[in-house]
Amino acid sequence: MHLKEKNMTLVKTWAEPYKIKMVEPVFMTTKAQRKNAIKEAGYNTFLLKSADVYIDLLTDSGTSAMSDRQWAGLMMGDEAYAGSRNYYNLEETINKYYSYKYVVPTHQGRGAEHILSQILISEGDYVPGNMYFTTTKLHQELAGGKFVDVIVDEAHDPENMFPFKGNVNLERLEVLINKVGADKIPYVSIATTVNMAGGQPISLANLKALRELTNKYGIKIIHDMTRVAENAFMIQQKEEGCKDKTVAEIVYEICSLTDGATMSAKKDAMVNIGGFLAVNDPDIHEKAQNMVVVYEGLHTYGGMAGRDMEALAIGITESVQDAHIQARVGQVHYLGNKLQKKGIPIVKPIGTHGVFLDAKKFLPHISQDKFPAQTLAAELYIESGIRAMERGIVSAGRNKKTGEHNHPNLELVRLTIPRRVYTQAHMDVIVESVYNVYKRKNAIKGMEMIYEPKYLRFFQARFKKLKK
Ligand code: P70
Repeated sequence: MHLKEKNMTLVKTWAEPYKIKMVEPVFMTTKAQRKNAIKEAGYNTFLLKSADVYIDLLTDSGTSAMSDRQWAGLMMGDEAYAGSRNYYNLEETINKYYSYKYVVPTHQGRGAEHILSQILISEGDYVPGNMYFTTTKLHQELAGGKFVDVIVDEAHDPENMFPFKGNVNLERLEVLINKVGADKIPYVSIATTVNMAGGQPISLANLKALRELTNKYGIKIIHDMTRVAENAFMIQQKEEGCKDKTVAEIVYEICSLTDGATMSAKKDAMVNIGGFLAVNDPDIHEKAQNMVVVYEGLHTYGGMAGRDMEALAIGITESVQDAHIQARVGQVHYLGNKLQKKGIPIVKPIGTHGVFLDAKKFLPHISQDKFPAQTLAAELYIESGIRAMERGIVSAGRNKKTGEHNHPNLELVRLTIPRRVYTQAHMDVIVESVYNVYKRKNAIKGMEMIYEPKYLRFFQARFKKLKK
């Protein structure tokens, strides 16, 4: 694809399109306290207490700062059990910005994934997608499906500068369709952006070509739209012919190319809890309405309070504003560029919701079976109280048949940036802290897993430091 070097918002000076009205203090701990805290947590950053964390980069999920409008929205909550006005406002907002016709609210993204997977997937089906996501894949499997990765090869290489590493390899998808038959593929699962690849976008051109291909075989596209505005921004910045479109226009276009979506509203839409599934097909909608009352709540609130639906509707409108998304991604790129200047190995190109450290290159002396990314996340916490997240062999789980660890190519530590929460000075502290760990990397040893839960093991697994 031809790339234009133009209007490079990503490298220009940017400023936040807001000012700060309320602050929450953060506290620094001593190194001795942190060593103790991470040991108690089994060297798993998910098991740390937030009070022991200085800068929290575990996730961008549910951790964003709401705007004054969103907080005002909370006061407009209509907590009626049935038919809350906030539900209708949310539905209208989703129609307007995301194009989807029918909406079923859920408590968060995985609630929507559960319902949609159960409705659409039958035992023995295949679900191709642009790289796995942990919860999405698990729900596909629990419904009887098998996830098949059809992302482009570039996505598995942290050094490859291809700007749209979220793209689908259409030839590989067509081979799969011809091999198993279109009737065994209920839908193609497309994430905007691709979290596990480092927050990498899919291009509009690839999505359009995918739509043509799936139309040919009568296969649906289900959209994991968790970070769709961030994906749209990257399209605006990097894709030929898109620079004059607004982020809102691109978001609408992306959604229009798909048949339905699951959303974790805790990311792009900047609420602390919430999600939904949205579809255009009235039959799927009816089935989802039947299921949501079993697993979440009545179809007009699903898993959410009225006030939360109101804050979400407002968050959606804010999330597609160009000034917002430019500052949001600009901050991530500010951090990534500074780390790169220090020679720290990161996933390139820099994604949208965080900077991903390449643990294989950072700690080349630690083999993947000794959990280099898990180790690096623990060391970064000990260094400075910064909490990051492992995205490597622990996250990838085990092969269902052989019981062996899956060995993903990408062994990463994610420095995830919450929206509108931290300042540029925080970013500078992060760079300094990562660099301090980098300087002493040769003395760092790997780890051993001493407790492994059955599902989504990365959340609760425990580790022990190896002596050598
Ligand atoms: C994260 C969070 C959630 C998520 C996502 C995409 C692309 C669906 C979901 C599920 C939280 C998380 C979840 C599993 C492992 C680690 C962290 N991602 N699709 O931090 O949404 O959490 O609302 O159920 O990124 O990346 P939800």
